[in-house]
Amino acid sequence: MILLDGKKTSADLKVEIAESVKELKAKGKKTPHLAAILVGTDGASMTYVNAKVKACELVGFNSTLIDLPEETSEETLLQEIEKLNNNNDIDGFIVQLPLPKHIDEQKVLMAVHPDKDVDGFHPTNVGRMTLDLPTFLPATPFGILELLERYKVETSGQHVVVIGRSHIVGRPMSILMSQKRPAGDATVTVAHSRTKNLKELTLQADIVVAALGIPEFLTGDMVKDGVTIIDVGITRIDDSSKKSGYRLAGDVHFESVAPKSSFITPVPGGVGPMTIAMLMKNTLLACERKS
Ligand code: L34
Repeated sequence: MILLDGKKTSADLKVEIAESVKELKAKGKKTPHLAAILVGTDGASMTYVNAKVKACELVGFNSTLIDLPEETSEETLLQEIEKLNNNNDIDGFIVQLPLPKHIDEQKVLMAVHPDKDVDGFHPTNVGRMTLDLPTFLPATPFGILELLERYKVETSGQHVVVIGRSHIVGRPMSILMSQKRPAGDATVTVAHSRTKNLKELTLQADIVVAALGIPEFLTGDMVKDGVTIIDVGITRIDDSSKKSGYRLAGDVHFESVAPKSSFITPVPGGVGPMTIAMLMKNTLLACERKS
């Protein structure tokens, strides 16, 4: 069993990105600048956005955090987005999800200019991804591809079962891994809450991507020996024995699945840190594209 170490790999990536930033600066080019909009005070979202700002500092980017109250109107949020679209110093920006219920997420994502959409969520960029055209790949799937590639996990011709069909992970992951590309060329099955006989499918999988958001859902009896496991889930579970008051659980029951795996991502320290590193990568790309 080999751990796919997202913490270490993301640290390596950030060193590489910092090198590129130094080169840009030495050539007198612009410093990459990422902005993030956070609406409300959801604990997990605050943690993730703060980690993104910290990563910017580490790689030498400028960053701007726009912190808006929970009760912000959709109109105000759209105005903030328009300001960022028109601000030449901002190379890319994200609107952290989930948004409060009174705001139409689709409308918001469509307001982000595709050239600054470093999350890759705009329909134009989703379309470009689907058609194998150059674009910003959504950070979590992009991070998983990078992890599989760096650890030389064979994907060509392999059967991948993706559990979950969300717009940010399951759906793009299934498209990307079926494409002709590094960490691609796989045969992909997309499973979800209405799938019948899920266990029959996962037992056939060479690679399982668990992205359904149910803690410890995938258990050892559901996978074959030698499987590769990508655990995208990250749920906070109350735990009074912890200083924070919670522990983090993935969608995979690590204890029973790990002994059967050839490769497996831990939670924390797997897919999460990779998401942040790939957002940095996309921001660098956005900045380089402009010049
Ligand atoms: N717009 N919204 C937008 N873009 C994204 O790419 C995200 N995502 C997801 C939620 N909403 C988003 C993230 O940033 C999930 N996500 C994310 C980012 C980082 C981490 C987890 C999820 C992460 O760093 N996880 C750490 C543990 C952090 C903790 O202590 O809670 C890990 O080791 O897994």
